[in-house]
Amino acid sequence: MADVKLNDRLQAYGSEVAKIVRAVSDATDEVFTELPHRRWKEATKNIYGETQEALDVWTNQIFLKRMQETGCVKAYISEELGEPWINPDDTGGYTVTIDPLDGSSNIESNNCFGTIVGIHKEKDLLAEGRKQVLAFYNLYGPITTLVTADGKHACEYVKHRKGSSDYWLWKEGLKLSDPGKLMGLGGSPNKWTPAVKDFVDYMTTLKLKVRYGGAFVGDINQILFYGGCFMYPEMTDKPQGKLRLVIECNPMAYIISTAGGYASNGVSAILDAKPKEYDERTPVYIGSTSVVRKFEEIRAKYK
Ligand code: AFP
Repeated sequence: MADVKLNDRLQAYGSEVAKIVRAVSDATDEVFTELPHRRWKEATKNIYGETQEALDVWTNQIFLKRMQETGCVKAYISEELGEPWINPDDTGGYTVTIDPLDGSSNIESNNCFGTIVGIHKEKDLLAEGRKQVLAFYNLYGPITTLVTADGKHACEYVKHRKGSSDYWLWKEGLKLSDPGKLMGLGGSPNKWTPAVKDFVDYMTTLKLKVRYGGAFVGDINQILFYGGCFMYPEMTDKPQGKLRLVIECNPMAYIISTAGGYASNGVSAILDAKPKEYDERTPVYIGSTSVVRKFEEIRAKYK
């Protein structure tokens, strides 16, 4: 792979989008250095009523400040804020959606987690996911990586190669294999609907292996590299599932779709769903197109 740095590639998206990505990527070392220390739970809860990890709150403050400093952000929609931050100067051409620390329940168990970001420039802050201009995620695993997608190319960058603190391009033109090798099965099996149970039986006939890591960012990364399907499905007690449409599913659907895969809410493409609320949830089935489409077919028989 040629020696290409993330910052070299970002220039293609214009200086404003480049600054927005760097507001996260340049903070990676600061976040990574904090990980061993900030491992307690706060007394506060997020908009979903979930107890906030100290790292959730801290990373959100870091990223919000850096996004404000770019001067390019008109709105910042975060899992950790009740309402979006709206730029009082009414400047900045872009809306940023962000899960500052996705997988915070993995902090205690020292499993992977990361940051998920979507960028769009629509007037409507609740624009459909297909209207994003760029989506990316940071993954804190054994190594630190960053995956970007612009609708045409999905690329992976690795930090700290060659002894430098830069992100270096490692893979470009990422494409999902189909049907792939893995199935990531979210939620409690005793709460899966009959359609979901039939879908798992179907994926079993494809000889897909179960892999589930408890952080969307890590589970998507596995599907990106090995193919298959991740789901956090509709459940008998939670027909909308658990994951958030705007800040988790839209960026990941954009990335997986750029890599030739597909993301569905069980009926149609997640990227075409019109968000009504910042905090709305959606069932998500995401990965190799033929596998995800099969769930839509199975589910249609139950309706
Ligand atoms: P946390 O950030 O609260 O750990 O939630 C992570 C997440 O939103 C998503 O990243 C995972 O896929 C999913 O929830 C894990 O949910 P379970 O803990 O129910 O498996």
